[in-house]
Amino acid sequence: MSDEVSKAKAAAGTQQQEETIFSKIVDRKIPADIIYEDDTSLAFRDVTPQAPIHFLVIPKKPLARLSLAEDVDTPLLGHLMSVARKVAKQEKLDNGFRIVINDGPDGAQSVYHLHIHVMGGRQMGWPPG
Ligand code: DGP
Repeated sequence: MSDEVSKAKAAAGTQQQEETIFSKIVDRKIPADIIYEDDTSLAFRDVTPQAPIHFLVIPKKPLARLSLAEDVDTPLLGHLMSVARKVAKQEKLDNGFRIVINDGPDGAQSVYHLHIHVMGGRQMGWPPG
């Protein structure tokens, strides 16, 4: 089992936790390399990058996982995708990139604050693990 999957399994019991490490990054309680911010979203570099460029796009509001989003969140979800696109351009990922959203235990989600992984700068493989 990979280290990331082990972390995800350990985190599965904390799904209801309101303040995650990402909420703390939003509130500037812990540092992060923030590369984009607006009223509703934030993008920062992943602390354990899986590609030469690897950043996360998150909503500022603490939505735990994609599967718990509601219809009222649809504009926010679209906005996060748009931010991912803009920041990928800012990071010069002109040759393409990979977007991933891990959801829940089977999806190997380890931080229960919705985040879009954006990875690029190398050739991606398929299928993912
Ligand atoms: P996931 O498995 O989809 O829940 O991915 C969580 C990601 O968050 C993982 O790639 C590592 C990253 N991460 C965890 N803690 C921190 C942190 O404190 N700072 C930053 N920048 N990234 C973190």
